[in-house]
Amino acid sequence: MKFEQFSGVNAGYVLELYEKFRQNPDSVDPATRSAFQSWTPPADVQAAAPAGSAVSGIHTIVGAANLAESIRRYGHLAARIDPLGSTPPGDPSLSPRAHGISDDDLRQLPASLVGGPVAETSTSAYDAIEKLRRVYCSTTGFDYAHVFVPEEREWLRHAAESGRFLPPMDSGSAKALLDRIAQVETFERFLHRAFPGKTRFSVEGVDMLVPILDEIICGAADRGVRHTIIGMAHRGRLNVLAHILQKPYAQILAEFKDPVASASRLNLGWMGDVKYHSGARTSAPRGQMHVTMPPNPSHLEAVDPVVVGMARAAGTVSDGRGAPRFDGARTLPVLIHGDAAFPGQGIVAETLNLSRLAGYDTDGTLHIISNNQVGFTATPAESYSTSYASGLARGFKIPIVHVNADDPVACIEAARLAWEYRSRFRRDFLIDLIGYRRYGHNEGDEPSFTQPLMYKKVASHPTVREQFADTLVKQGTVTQAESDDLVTKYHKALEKAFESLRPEEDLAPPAAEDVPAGIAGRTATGVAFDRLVEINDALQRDPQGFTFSKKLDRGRQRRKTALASRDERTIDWAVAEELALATILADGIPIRLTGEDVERGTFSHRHAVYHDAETGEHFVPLQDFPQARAPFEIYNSPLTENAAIGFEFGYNIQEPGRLVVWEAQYGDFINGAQVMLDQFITSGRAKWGLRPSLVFLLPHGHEGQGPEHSSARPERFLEAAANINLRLVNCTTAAQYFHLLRRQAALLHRDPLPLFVLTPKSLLRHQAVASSPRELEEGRFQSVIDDAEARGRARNIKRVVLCSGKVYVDLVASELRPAAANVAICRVEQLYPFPNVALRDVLDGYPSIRELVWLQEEPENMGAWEFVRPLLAELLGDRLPLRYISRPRSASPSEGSAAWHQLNQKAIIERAFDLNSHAGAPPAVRSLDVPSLTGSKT
Ligand SMILES: Cc1ncc(C[n+]2csc(CCOP(=O)(O)OP(=O)(O)O)c2C)c(N)n1
Repeated sequence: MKFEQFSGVNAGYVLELYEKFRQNPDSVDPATRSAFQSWTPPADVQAAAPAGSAVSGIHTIVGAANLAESIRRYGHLAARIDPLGSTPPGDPSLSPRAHGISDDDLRQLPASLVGGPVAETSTSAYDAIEKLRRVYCSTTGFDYAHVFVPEEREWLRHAAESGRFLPPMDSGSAKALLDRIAQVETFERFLHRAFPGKTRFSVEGVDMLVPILDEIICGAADRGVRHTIIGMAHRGRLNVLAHILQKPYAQILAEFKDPVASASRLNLGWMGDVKYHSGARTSAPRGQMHVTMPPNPSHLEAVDPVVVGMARAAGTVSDGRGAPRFDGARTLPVLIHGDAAFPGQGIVAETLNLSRLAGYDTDGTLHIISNNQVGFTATPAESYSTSYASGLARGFKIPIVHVNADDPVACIEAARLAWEYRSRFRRDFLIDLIGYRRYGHNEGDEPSFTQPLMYKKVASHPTVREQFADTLVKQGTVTQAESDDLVTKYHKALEKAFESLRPEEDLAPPAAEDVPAGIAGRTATGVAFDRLVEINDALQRDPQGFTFSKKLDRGRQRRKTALASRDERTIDWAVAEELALATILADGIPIRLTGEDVERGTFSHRHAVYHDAETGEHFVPLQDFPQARAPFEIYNSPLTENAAIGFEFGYNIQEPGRLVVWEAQYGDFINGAQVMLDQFITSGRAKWGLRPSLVFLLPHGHEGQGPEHSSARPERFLEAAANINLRLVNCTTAAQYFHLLRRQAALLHRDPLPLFVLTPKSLLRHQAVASSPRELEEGRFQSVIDDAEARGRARNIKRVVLCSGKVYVDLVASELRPAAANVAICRVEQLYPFPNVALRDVLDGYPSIRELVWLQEEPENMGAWEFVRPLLAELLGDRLPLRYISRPRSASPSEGSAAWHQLNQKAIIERAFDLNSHAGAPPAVRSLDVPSLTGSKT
């Protein structure tokens, strides 16, 4: 046993135990006894314990060791991390008295009791403790005691105490740092004067953010990282864009001038966004390194999972078949948080929770809290229940360094430590950069209304540049004139850009690409029958030595024989999906499929991952068939919608050539990600020129399961639909689903759009939605499906009922249908883009039609009705009345009881076939309300 192995509390504990053993060997357990029988404490420790008074000697030794440990654990509480000079809270355990010892006792004790690098250069425990205080209670607060992995904790301790990440402050490095700080500050001051009162969310007060990013990016570039992806909100964004992303000053200044966008930029629904939300990518690499910052909505922290997803995609090597490899050494995600937003926004916790999960981890994300000690007007006491803004990170065992933003050297040390830790342990790290906010929340805001005392201090507080320049001048590293010249240099550069500004030309919105019309409709998606058979055989083979669950026998047998005949309707939803995915992989397009429980499928229909009944081992047929030319990844996601969808969105925009599919457990749960939908997915193209193509599978349909499992709320997607920004489909056959997925994959490069699919639940195995192999071979996706049965008697048809999705099956399965010879039932399979041409063609085929009815099972104020109503009215003109059938208006999507559901569903179906129910109705939109049990019609 080596005493040197122990430090702090551990050392104290060993000595205490040893003393116990010395007094009575039987008082310790046998293993300890035998260890102590062949051990004597080190000579310096023995010497420290006064002879004959072992108990009090040990007491002093234990006290010293415990004091050292307390400083390591709680020293950050006494650190001077606030540039505005507030008194740190401190902790009683940081004083020798709390451990029953005095400074004099410490002077008598050897430095080895304190342990670590400080002991090596100290003459006594007192000396070592003082050094320890300088490490832990200075302008940096090392906060890592919550890290559970001993090796990591030990590394962090050594890193902090050895000071090996302190930057060399030779004259060259010090001048370079001052130069950079001058550049950061001058940029803000210039904007302040050139555009007084204009919002820019100045970085001033946490200026060191930029040199910290420099240090991290350089460290990463040296270690071969190829891509840094930065996510951040408004504060300091312009500065980071200018100095880290190298966005030209001219472009930034042009945005301040805000010229009206020219007509050429207005296609594709281009609307643009405010300057402090836009993103950028370095046009040329810094060395081998590219830096990207995705655009960001105002919604704080919403970009976090997006950045992490982008990094995951960038690091995922997608060649060959099987499962793709992830190589985190290529990419580095950096998230810059606000001190109010980090603890307040739940998406942060959701994102941190992804950090160690298979399929989601990035080999470490670096976090920086840009902590200006105020959130708009809110104080820390109003913003978080934790001791620090960073408290949440502790639960995820993320090491934290709180650092005073007025100490450039400490800030650079924190950055170097963060990068090294991430690189070595491939885990997240957090820098809590504590500064202040020079102005109000924005530059037109008056901060002293709410923070009068703080802003009195800020008004007379010298900037970090002024302080650092002062230090260097005093040291003789630079002269005052040299320091002033730096400011002049950068001011001139900005002035030059400003004077030669041509705002119209300098503004650079993303180039809008025109998509030739009709590409989607022309995309061929059929697959030859023989090819399907060959692929299905490969997928359904029984791998050697793998034991399938007996309960899967029937289902697997069905899949094996699904292509036995070309014309039998043997393809159910799951088979159609598997064949679609397999043929997409065979076409060389990688696929990522995630969502809660997707591997098996919520409704136990997918079984994309089999578990060996004997060994629990996994078998993924889509990763293991010879025709595949691209990898397939599938992960059960953690129980989140918001971060999960943000992540997939990021993955998708980073690697647009891969098919990314996310499935909701039930469609309605997607509303937990409303911010992602509204802020990124449906508006991302209009605001930022992004082209997402993510697929959402949303189980939808009224089946009597209650209000929460019935509706994916299609009305919300339709409300957001404009300028061809998405596709919304509610298809009714397995073949349609097959073609839809294949079409989406084929359009990834040519016409990418997010695709929302309302998918079935009980119908997954229903014969009514099954298709024949011939339909996979010969068909293609149809946005409208005519009533094949009614076609033969088209002249008799008086009413055409239009519907979408599962209610179609209820209609055609109704016993009333055979008698209703003058009713045709047509399906609108794609709700957006609205297929008005296809629909007109269908309606033209019914020459005797008297009325068009839109039928939906959703309440009148939900579903597609409000969206299709003007479109159908326009289609019909004055020719025909337009009517609708639905559940009555309701605040809740559906009934809470299965019996009640059936009653209402039945009434809807009856109305569809009852031509007399509204005889004499005026030729206008008219409500055909289904009677409700509440009796209310409004
Ligand atoms: C989700 C969300 N809620 C509210 C706001 C409005 N808002 C904008 S900035 C801000 C304060 C943010 O404080 P902090 O996170 O400390 O960042 P700082 O602005 O101080 O850098 C608030 C509440 C927002 N942008 N996003």
